[in-house]
Amino acid sequence: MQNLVLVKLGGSVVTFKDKPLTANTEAIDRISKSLKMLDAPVIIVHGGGSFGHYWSVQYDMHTKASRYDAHGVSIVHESMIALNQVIVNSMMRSGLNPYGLQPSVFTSGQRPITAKIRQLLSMAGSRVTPVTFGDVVYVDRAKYSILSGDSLMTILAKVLRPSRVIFATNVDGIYSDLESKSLIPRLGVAGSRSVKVSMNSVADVTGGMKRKITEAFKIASLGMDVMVVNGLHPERIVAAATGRPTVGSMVMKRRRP
Ligand code: IP8
Repeated sequence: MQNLVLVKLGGSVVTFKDKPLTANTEAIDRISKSLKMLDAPVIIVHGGGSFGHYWSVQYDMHTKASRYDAHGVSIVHESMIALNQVIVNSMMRSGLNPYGLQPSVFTSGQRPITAKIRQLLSMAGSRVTPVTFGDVVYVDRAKYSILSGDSLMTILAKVLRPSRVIFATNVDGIYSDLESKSLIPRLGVAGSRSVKVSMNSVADVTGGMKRKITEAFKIASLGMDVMVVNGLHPERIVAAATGRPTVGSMVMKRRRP
């Protein structure tokens, strides 16, 4: 299928990261309205922000598989379903047909279930929008791990090879210099070492912007351009999804020699 758009809505966009369990409903509603303008199959992934990350920190849960506190597993997962509901309901109000689904539907631990991932593409092609999210997932032998929405982007991109891959964050893109906030409009896969990343001030168990950039470079290495834009300006998501120039950073795909 042509023109698949894969969008990650960062936790810093869909929640207030410094206010526990608080969704940024205004930002979500504006994004939903903007997504309604797209005439292409779309798959959405969203992050945990002040929902999943808040509880993951309380229960000391990380991306490393371990026997975490059982109540922690339950409450992190529930909080992500609650945030997913907020986003799905907003999208429905905008006239979209979202279909919320936890990542364990199409992954086993951190590994993809290819046939199930292909089904997401068929759904997107029938005007239903799959909306999945970073989550706590069962690995094996009573071990669980936090699976980041950014990692899900790579898992999905590898199988579905979308035409557009977009990471929406709360900053304008990738900065070369954190003081002057000088934006890098385009960078190649080889440029990853020149990027300086700030540590998030609020605890982020999956690595915040650093993880995002790592996954963006992985996807570009697989041969897909990746745009990093500011999701608080949702018109930039629409522009990136339709291939129009906009404020943001493009990690350019690695071209085969
Ligand atoms: O915010 C992590 O997803 P991310 C979700 O995309 C949880 O890294 C449960 C913390």
